[in-house]
Amino acid sequence: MILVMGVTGAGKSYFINRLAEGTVQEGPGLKSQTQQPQVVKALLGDDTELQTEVAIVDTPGFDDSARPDSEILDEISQFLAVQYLVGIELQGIIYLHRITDNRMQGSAFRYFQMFQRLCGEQAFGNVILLTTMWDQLPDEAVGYRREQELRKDYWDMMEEKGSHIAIFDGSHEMAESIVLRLLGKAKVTLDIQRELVDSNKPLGDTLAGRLVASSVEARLIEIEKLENQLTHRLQGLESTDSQASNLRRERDKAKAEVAAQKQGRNRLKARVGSETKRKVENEDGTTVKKRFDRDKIGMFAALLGLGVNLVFAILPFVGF
Ligand SMILES: Nc1nc2c(ncn2[C@@H]2O[C@H](COP(=O)(O)OP(=O)(O)OP(=O)(O)O)[C@@H](O)[C@H]2O)c(=O)[nH]1
Ligand SMILES: [Mg+2]
Repeated sequence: MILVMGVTGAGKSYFINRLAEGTVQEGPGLKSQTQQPQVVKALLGDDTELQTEVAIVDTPGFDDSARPDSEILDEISQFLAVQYLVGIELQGIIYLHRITDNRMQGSAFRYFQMFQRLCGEQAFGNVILLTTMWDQLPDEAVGYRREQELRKDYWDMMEEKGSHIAIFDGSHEMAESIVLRLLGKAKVTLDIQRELVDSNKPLGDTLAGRLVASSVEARLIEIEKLENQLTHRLQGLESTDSQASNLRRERDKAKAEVAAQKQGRNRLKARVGSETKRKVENEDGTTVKKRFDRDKIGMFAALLGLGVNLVFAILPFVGF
C-alpha cells in the first residue's frame, strides 16, 4: 500500500488521476474535496501469474476552513490501524506540497509537523517529498528558490534520514516512476501504528495526536473568545440593525466551529487501536473475511466503508 498525503489542494487526487485517469475527484483547491480516504487498486507486472496487487490511498488533508484537524487525524489513524491489523504491507508515503505556496504556514505547517510525528524517523526512508504545480508558477526560478527554503527549513533533515525529494512534472510517467520507486522498498510500520495498535494509546496521547491536541486547545480559546465578543456586540444592537444580521452570521459560524472542535477533541480520547481490533475481529469472523477471502485490500476498504475505485496496471514491473 502507498499513501498519498498533503494538505487540501496539494494535488493528491490530481497525482492519482495521472496514474489512472478519472479514478478520484479533484477539486478547485479552496475547499477540501476528498472528504474520506479513497482506495485505488493497481496490478503490477504483465505476467498474470505473478501480478501483485497494490493499493494507492488518497487521503484527506488538513484544511483551515472546513474540518478540525482532529477529525482528519482521526480518519487517517483509523485507516492506518486497519491497514496494520489486516496485515497489508505499507511501502511508502508520497507527501505532496504546492510549490505555488509562498511560505509553509497555517494548515501546511501544522500538517507537516503532524506528518513527521505520525511517521517517526525510522519511516523517513519510505517517504517521497514531492512538490507540485510547477506549471502554475509565473517563473521557475521562484520555484527553485522556494524549494531551497523548504529544504533548509524542513526537508533536509528528512532527506538525511532517507527521504527522497523530487519535483512532480504532472506527467503519467513520473507518477508511475515515483510509485515504482516506493514499491522497491521494504515495508514499514509508522510510529502512530505502534502507538495505537501495539501500545493501545488513546489517539491524543500519540506523538502526532499530542501536537494536534495542543493546536485544538489553542484554536478553541481563540474561537470561543471570538464567539463571546460577537455575542457581546450583538447585545448592544437592535435586531433590525443592518449590522446585526452580519454579526449574527459570524457568531453562528464561530459557535458551530466551537462545537466541531469540541467534538474533535473528544475523538482524541478514543483508543483507535482497540476499536479497530474489535471491528476487524468481529467482521473477520463473519462476513468480510468470507467475502474477500485473500483480497486484503478489498477487506481494508470494506472495514472502513470505502469504495475501491478501479483496478489498473502498472507496467512493466521489471527494470527498476
Ligand atoms: N496545473 C496543475 N494543476 C494541479 C496540479 N496538481 C493539482 N492541480 C489542480 O489543483 C486542484 C486541487 O488538486 P486536488 O488534486 O484536488 O487536491 P487534493 O490534494 O486532492 O485536495 P483535497 O482532496 O481537498 O485534500 C485541482 O483543480 C487540480 O486539478 C498540478 O501539478 N498542476
Ligand atoms: Mg483530493
